[in-house]
Order: sequence, then structure tokens, then C-alpha cells
Amino acid sequence: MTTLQAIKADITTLPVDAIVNAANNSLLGGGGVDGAIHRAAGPELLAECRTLNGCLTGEAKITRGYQLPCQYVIHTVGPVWQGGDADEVALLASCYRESLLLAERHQIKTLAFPAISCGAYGFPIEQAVDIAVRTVHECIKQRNGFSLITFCCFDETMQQHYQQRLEGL
Ligand code: AR6
Repeated sequence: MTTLQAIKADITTLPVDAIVNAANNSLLGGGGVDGAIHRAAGPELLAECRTLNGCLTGEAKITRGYQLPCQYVIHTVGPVWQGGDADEVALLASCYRESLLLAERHQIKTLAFPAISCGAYGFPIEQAVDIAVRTVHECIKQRNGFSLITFCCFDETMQQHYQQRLEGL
């Protein structure tokens, strides 16, 4: 049985097995949640990221967590919202699926996602929340190795969107 929850928190403070980073194709850091994760993890994270040769949109790569309270960071690259005709929906769903697959391969039991693509990348919030919850729910129906999956929201409005969508499951 996997519990799905939405909380309001800074993802860098969560004592889970892994947190997901909403990164960019370079995997070399940036603003938003990516910047916060690199700041909290320390320079060793960037050093490991430099060995990964970037990441394609919709895919995911894993590193250690270094100074973070989590063991691993799963870096995924969400799509930039371009109006909806550039495969954004499928690419965002792929971020969630690929992150879960990597997590499963590393025996991760507790995992936290930020709202991928909902900041600098401009994805419409309600649609992104629907894709996140639906994709994670579908994936965990097929595998039950996870005990807790957290949607970590930076503000209350985002948390309410997730809460509402989770209640609809
Ligand atoms: N904990 C949890 N959520 C956070 C945190 C935090 N510490 N900080 C921000 N958020 P964004 P994107 C929320 O822009 O849209 C970076 O520069 C934020 O409120 O971080 O996928 C990368 O390098 C929003 O709801 O990611 C890329 O270039 C959500 O995290 C680009 O931004 C995602 O916002 C990726 O853009």
C-alpha cells in the first residue's frame, strides 16, 4: 500500500529516501527548486552532475544527496510550456514515470516530487497537477514497492490543487 500526500514544505528539508529535482537539460543547476537543492546539497552534487552529460526532457538521472537529508536526488527535466502543441503533456507524464522507474531500481521507498514545470517552465498549474497525480497513481497500481510518495508544494495554493486532485482518486 502506497500513501500519496500533498504537503507544503521546502523539499530540501524532507527526510525521505529521495527527492526529485526539476532540473534543466544541462543538469548544472539553475534557479527555483533546482537552485535550492544545489545550495542545500553542497558543491559535491554539482561535481557528480557534471559527470552525467545532461539529461533529455522527459527523462531522469540519479545522484547521491550529499548534505541533504535524503539519500538520493532524482533529476528530471520537465517541458517548457509552449502552448500545448509541443508534446508537453506526454513529456511531463514521462518525467513522473521515469523518476518512479529509477527510484524503484534503487529500492527507494519514500519519494518526494516538486511541481515539475510549474515555475520557470510555465506549465498551467491545474493541468500539471492532474498529470502528476494521474501518472503517479497509474504507476503505483502496477508496483507497490513505495510506502510514501509526497507532492511537495512551495505554497498553499499549490497544495490545495494537489489536495483536491488527490481526493478525486
Ligand atoms: N521546495 C519545493 N518546491 C519549490 C522549492 C523548494 N525549495 N522552490 C521552488 N519550488 P521551478 P520548473 C516550486 O521554476 O518550472 C530552474 O532554473 C516552485 O514554486 O523550480 O520545472 C531549472 O534549472 C514551483 O511550483 O521548476 C530549470 O531551468 C515548482 O517548484 C527551470 O528552473 C517548480 O518551479 C525548471 O523550471
